[in-house]
Amino acid sequence: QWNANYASGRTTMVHLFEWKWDDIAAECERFLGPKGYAGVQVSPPNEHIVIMQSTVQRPWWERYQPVSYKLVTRSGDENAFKNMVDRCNSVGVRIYVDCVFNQMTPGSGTGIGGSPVDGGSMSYPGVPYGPNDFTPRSSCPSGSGDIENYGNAQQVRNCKLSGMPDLYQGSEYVRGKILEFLNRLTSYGVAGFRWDASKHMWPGDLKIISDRLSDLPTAKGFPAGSRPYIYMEVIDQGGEPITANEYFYIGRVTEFKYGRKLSDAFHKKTALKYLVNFGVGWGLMPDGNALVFIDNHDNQRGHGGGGDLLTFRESKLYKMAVSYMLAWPYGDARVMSSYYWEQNMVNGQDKNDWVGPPHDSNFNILSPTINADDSCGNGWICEHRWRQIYNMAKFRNIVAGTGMNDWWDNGNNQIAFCRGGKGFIAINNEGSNMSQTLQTCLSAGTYCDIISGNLSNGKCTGKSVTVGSDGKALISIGSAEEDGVLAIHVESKL
Ligand code: ARE
Ligand code: CA
Repeated sequence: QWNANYASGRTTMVHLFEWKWDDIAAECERFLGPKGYAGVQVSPPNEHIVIMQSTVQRPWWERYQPVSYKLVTRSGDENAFKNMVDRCNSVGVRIYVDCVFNQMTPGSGTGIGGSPVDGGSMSYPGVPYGPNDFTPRSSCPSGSGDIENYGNAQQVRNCKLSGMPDLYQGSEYVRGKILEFLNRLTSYGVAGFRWDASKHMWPGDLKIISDRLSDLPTAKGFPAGSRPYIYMEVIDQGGEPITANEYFYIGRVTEFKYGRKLSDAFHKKTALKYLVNFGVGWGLMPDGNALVFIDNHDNQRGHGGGGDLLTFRESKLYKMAVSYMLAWPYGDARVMSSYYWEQNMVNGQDKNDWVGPPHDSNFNILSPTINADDSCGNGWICEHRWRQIYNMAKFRNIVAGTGMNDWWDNGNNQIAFCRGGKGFIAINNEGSNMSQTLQTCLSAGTYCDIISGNLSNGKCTGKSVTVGSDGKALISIGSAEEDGVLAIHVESKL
């Protein structure tokens, strides 16, 4: 199902990677709701293995190794989860769950919720799953039983992803257990799902599961007949037999080419002027199928097709790319919200790619602290709280439903365009200043640039733009300015 079930007037979700449920609830109330964000993608909420080795201690990726579908994780327990969903829903912010059901953990011992587990014998009494619930070895055409070759679709779907026992979604029993889990989440008010590792599952099996999902509960405020939103993680950057379009009939699909191509463009590998037809014209999937983002929790640290992508570490270019994404009418947009970790690059690879979220000496996740300027402390980056980003999320709400018009470029890396008569954005990625009189498509008056400042109490704390009766204005973006973007809209009029 392709519609996110957002509250009206909202358009953009944030991935609060590794946040605790209580912190997300508070964030919905104090920030996401008021700023106009539409939803939160949360880290996997079900019981996972606890990884504590000498070199790798409580990595973020332990949560992609399920032990059971009990709602106990590093982020909190079932009550905290339910409470978060209710509190976010009541301020108009929907919750989307990252669901891991291609595989189970290869580890053994006890899960974080106390369930015993023995991955070696494929025994997961907390579900329960046993050896018969996993893809038969004879269906996996690789020597090791692991996925060895992404050029072979049978391997990709029937063999083990990184050595993890591969759940058999062809089984009615397994589908039933997955559905119990998913339907429990929506009964609590969850509005949809990210389906992890969907490339590794057969579209036909996923379709059966999606068809059997319950409607979203009217008791949680959803209109009768609302279907859970589904976006599937399928990394399709070309060159493999499995393609994103095999999944279009089930729901949306993560469009990995989007962040890759925009990162390349802002890194000046292609001039910004070519973004005039960014989307299908660039070989991306149809608009209505795409879930788009600049970076995600994998590729910002070199996992899952990463490398050379823009992230918070190149903050000026990153804000430019995110601003373009939020201004551009294509796909459902997701903003990444990260925590900081110290990289340790050895031969182009980050040896610290496993490092988990900020924590105390007992590995309890720390809550973000909130600074006077809205930014976060305690090791949390909180890109979603950067003024340039939250103001562009609001811009996307305001211009929703309009097309792109009045494109302008300087033949190279300065661009500008309007969204109907509702908003205007300009971007300067040249090494020189930009100063141009451009059509803004807005009515005459003075507007506050929402990138360099805020409009608060009738005063603009950033740059002002004067639009004449012909809709034109002098647009200036110096190359040495903190930001390479200028944006104004109907609600930023002074
Ligand atoms: C960890 C260890 C492994 C170990 C395994 C089992 O790192 O060494 O063998 O545990 O003990 C995440 C981490 C993994 C981690 C895993 C489980 O990234 O490192 O393994 O959790 O803890 C492919 C998949 C894609 C997947 C990416 C990462 O197609 O679905 O790899 N992304 C999702 C999540 C990840 C998560 C998983 C799936 C697993 O977003 O966070 O893994 O649930 C080409 C292909 C891509 C392929 C990519 C691999 O680009 O086109 O399809 O992505 O190569 O780099
Ligand atoms: Ca599989």
